Amino acid sequence: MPTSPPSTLEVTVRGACPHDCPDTCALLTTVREGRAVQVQGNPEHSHTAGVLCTKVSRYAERTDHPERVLQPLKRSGPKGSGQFEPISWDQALGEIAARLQTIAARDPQAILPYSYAGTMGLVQGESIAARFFNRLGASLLDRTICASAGAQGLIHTLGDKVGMKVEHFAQSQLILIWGSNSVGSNLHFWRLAQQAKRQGAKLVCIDPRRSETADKCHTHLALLPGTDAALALGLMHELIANGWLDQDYIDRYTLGWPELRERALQWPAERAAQVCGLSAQQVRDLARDYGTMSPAAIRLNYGMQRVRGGGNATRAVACLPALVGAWRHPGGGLLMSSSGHFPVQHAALQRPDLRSGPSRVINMSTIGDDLLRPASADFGPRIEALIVYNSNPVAVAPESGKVVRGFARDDLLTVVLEHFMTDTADHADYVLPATTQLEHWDIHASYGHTDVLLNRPAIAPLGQARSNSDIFRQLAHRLGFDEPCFAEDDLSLCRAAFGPSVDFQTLLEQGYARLQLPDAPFAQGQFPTASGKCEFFSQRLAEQGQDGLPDHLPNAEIANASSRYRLAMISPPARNFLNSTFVNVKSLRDLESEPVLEIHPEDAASRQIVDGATVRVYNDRGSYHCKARVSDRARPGLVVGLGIWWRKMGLNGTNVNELTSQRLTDLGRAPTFYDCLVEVEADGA
Ligand SMILES: Nc1nc2c(c(=O)[nH]1)N[C@H]1C(S)=C(S)[C@@H](COP(=O)(O)OP(=O)(O)OC[C@H]3O[C@@H](n4cnc5c(=O)[nH]c(N)nc54)[C@H](O)[C@@H]3O)O[C@H]1N2
Ligand SMILES: Nc1nc2c(c(=O)[nH]1)N[C@H]1C(S)=C(S)[C@@H](COP(=O)(O)OP(=O)(O)OC[C@H]3O[C@@H](n4cnc5c(=O)[nH]c(N)nc54)[C@H](O)[C@@H]3O)O[C@H]1N2
Ligand code: SF4
Ligand SMILES: [Mo]
Repeated sequence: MPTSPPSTLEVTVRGACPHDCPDTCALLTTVREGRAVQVQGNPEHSHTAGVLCTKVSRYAERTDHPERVLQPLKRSGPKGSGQFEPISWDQALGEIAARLQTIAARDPQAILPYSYAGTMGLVQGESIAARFFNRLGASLLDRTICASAGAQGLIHTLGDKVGMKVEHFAQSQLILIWGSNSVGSNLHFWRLAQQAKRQGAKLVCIDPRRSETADKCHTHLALLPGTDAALALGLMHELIANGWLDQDYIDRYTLGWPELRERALQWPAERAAQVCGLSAQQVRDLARDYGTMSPAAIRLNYGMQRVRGGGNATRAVACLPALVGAWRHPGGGLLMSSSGHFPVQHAALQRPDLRSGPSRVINMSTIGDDLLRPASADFGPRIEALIVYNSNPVAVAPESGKVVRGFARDDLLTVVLEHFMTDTADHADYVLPATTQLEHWDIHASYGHTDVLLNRPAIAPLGQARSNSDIFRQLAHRLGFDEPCFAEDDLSLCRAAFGPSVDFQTLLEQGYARLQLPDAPFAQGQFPTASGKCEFFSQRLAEQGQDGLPDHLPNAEIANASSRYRLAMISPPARNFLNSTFVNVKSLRDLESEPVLEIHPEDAASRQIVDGATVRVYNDRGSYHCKARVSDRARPGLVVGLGIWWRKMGLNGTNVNELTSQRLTDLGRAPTFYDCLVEVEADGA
């Protein structure tokens, strides 16, 4: 007779959500007889409050997925065919090490690591992996694909990636949700905004798309993509014209006010409105709210910095709180990223000192071009080997037609550490099975709150999976790197990650620890800039030959009467995917149904496109087939291609990045995913 297992066999393990999401939730994983059966939010951790998003509630399903890669694989068909045969770890590591050694003997810079934020963990991210590539002397990767334009904008204005404490949004009277679909991508912030709303706060959403968040705010300003700096300058003009300034705060704690004032005076509401595709009244009303309601808070997010002028736009918006003295209040100011508050010991983890000399830097956002580039004096050696971990570049990097051509090169050695056969893994020579967050140790900072989280392994690695750190330790060993730092285990790395200012005992006991930070960090200036002030004018930028003041830089691709492509396309994330992660989890894919393009009824009608029709979206870079969703979520002139589907699950084996360009932003060398013109036609037209 079957008996249920004794309850002692069930344990709960404390962990952290590894995903690239500002919320960094605390997890509780229920393990029964060695199997993870449920992943829940930890109710004791105040930010998580016991709630996870739909995606990560399915993390056990993802971990136990029948298609997990659980043994090393070697390519047995043509590149990209997805044909592989299983091999042993010994053979895989031996062959990879031998090939890397041969390339390194010619020039180690021909080897390139390619990684991003598949896990945000500091151990399974850039610790042993970074040590390995530093010791090898490989090319450095400029990790720009997500946030570096905004990051540079913040750094050149506030001094670092710092801002309000997220919990204080609950006390705000006015919240501008600027370039963020919080309901979909920052759920735990949204909870705080709801709390403020219940206490009478006004919520304003600034987004070209009528997002799920816009639906729930009091006001929605559907500006054109890439016009945020114009809106910010228009607001400044109104603040000046109406005397809604905190002159005392400006005088004491800012730099460059006379210059910024002069620039803002060139932006009357009418001019800003015309550029933004709004009415002058909308600009005036927003300025009145911002100038008269206190405390006023801005939740800025990365959606608005994926355009040519993204860095300047971030700078312009980041100037606003100082103008009205919003930083004086805990519930006022701005938050884009909190990651600069954490004392992460990057050098201890990554050991840049292992590198014997300077190295060239390859920008991950132009991997399409760079894989196709021949050796030259400027570029250095052709890229001969690519080691990919924590990323799916074939799906997520811009202009993917070129990325695919690069990955298809027969003379390129490609090694991919993965959980699944992604579009990128399909192009590998070797696929190495990696552990998931339930199977390894890690430690996490956050970019949306200010707690450190520790992740304990809940279960043993499935199949033959090994953690990233283990795989790089083994490769280091095979290449004869015998420095003691390659023997350091994951728990020691967790301990070293934040140094003594974060109490590791607290982390071991409760799974999270709060950084000790003031409630209103910039109430009396003390910005982490060189001047200690909020820098409206940046001397550093001026010295680099840039404009020292923020300005509106129009998109590189703007439709006019003679354009071949008339629609501006943005491609923000679908709510039930995390970038390209989870696209292969059926229950989540079912919620998104299929790749769609939102198009306004007028734009659809003029192109004879009906709701649900298959359409071809195209420009000079490529074409992408998906289903039309005729909806006023897209304003006229705008289409929205929700991302990021796996190419092989799309209608013609492509995804939205077939259309995006490799052009870079003004600051931070970041991609311009949302600065992209397209045309659309009914498929077969
Ligand atoms: N569910 C889910 N959550 C996620 C992600 C995901 O893929 N899915 N991705 C994660 C990652 S990697 C990141 S970087 C974060 C941040 O994620 P963000 O990049 O901030 O993404 P969203 O919150 O969708 O907000 C982007 C919003 O900006 C709008 N937008 C586009 N162009 C412009 C513009 O020019 N101006 C303005 N004002 N708005 C614009 C889009 O319509 C969209 O609603 O979210 C993380 N969270
Ligand atoms: N068109 C368009 N393109 C975009 C964006 C957009 O808004 N529009 N957003 C951009 C942004 S913001 C970002 S951040 C990038 C995201 O780009 P990526 O960082 O590449 O993110 P994912 O697509 O989620 O791919 C992460 C991969 O890492 C794997 N992974 C997770 N954990 C581990 C681990 O522990 N070990 C190993 N070896 N692998 C692991 C996952 O299985 C997954 O396949 O995409 C960018 N691309
Ligand atoms: S993806 Fe974000 S909201 Fe979802 S569990 Fe992870 S941290 Fe929390
Ligand atoms: Mo991102």
